[in-house]
Amino acid sequence: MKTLYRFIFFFCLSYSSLPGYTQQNETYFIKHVSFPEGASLAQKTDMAARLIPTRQQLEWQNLELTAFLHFGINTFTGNEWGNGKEDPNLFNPTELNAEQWVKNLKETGFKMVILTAKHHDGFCLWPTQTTTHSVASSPWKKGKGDVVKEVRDACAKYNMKFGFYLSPWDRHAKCYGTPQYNQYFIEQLTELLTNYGEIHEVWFDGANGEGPNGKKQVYDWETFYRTIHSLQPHATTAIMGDDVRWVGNEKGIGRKTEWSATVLTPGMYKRSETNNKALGISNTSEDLGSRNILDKADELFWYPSEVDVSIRPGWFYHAEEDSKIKSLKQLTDIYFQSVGYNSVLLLNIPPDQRGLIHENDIAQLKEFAAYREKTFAIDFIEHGNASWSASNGDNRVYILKPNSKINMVLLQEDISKGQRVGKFTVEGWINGKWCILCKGTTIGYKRMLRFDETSIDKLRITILSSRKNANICKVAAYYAEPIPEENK
Ligand code: FUL
Repeated sequence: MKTLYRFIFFFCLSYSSLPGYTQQNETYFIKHVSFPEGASLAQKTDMAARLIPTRQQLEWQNLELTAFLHFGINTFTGNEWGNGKEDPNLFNPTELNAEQWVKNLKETGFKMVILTAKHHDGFCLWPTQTTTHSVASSPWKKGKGDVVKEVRDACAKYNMKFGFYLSPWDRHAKCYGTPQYNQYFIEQLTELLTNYGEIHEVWFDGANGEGPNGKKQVYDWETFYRTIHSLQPHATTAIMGDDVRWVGNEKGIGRKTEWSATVLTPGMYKRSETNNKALGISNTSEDLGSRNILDKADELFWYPSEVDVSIRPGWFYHAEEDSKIKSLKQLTDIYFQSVGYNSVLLLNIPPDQRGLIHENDIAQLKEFAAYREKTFAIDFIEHGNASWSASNGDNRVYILKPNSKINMVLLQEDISKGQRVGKFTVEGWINGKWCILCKGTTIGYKRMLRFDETSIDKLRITILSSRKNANICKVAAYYAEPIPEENK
């Protein structure tokens, strides 16, 4: 049965021109849907409610916490962006230990690491055949080292997913700005996708500056993505790719209203500029999925958001930032405004010049993990995991355990059946009547809401607006210890 389902799933996936597939009398569209010409808003909303993620996107969303590792020549120069003229001799970590990175990240709740295999400076962390501007020309391990391999092996050991960031913008490559650069980039990509086992995510950022010859590169995205899909068909493709969307800022703040079914056309498609311009939107727009914007759109993507932010002010390690690591309060707020806002958090923890994650970052990660563990240890709702198919206006009462004191609720939709809820309320039974504790718009994969603490014995959730019936799969209530402003 499972095999049959998989077959149907991938059949529909590879033939996206098909209308979708039917399950329990409902036809779903996987990852993308084009609206028929002249479709009414009601038709569009109905189709939007039946747009669902691919299996990879679903697995990715479940990760919730992922880690970025910015490490490279900048770690040794103090820069955030290198100019491509750096001497590889500068790259010389004295105690590089990728297991220390991955073990600490694993122990503090991260499910995947994404390493900067090449940043804008063009310096490669693996001994590539494409250029001498790499670890092979450095004194580290007498030029015999391979950071990508060490991180990949550590991930295998600690059962952590692994992805890489490969900057399309390359300030070192002489051929940048010419068609040859596309070939150069594909060769780098091919090496990374063939020599390191399974790759779970490929992250291409959108920064695109001038090359050494002063020219701008016209990227061959189509071939880049064809290469990824043929060599690592299960890898998710982020930012310029069409599986994972950049949330639009690097501050760690998601949207309170976050639709994973969005009208934003991913950057890898030739039509993205025209489409997005016609709708007047970009990654930073506030509204990427409301009925208002659906009304103007011709197509829709399942393109969920990722919140990327660094634990320090910079993306790369700088000793002078050892005392500027984000506090528990900041990290917790980021968590509630990313994972709690229907996004995945990609938190950057940059290894230092020794090639280790600094003690201060580790201490902070541990504090952050302990806080989450304590918060989520007790779910005060008795039967919050029972699935609930709610129509507009439906409500459900949840009984809390005796003597419950709560200040946070967590709601989840079963997004394998689409994202549907657009408005809801959470009420508590206080002094013989229902009182609003908080209100929200979208739920999606996960929505967490904090409010003033209250001691109650029942909660009522009302779905005020939903695109078709809502598939609520979890309602939970917790107590998240308030953190004083000045924690550190
Ligand atoms: C940006 C880059 O320019 C930054 O250096 C960093 O890598 C960030 C994650 O993406 O586009």
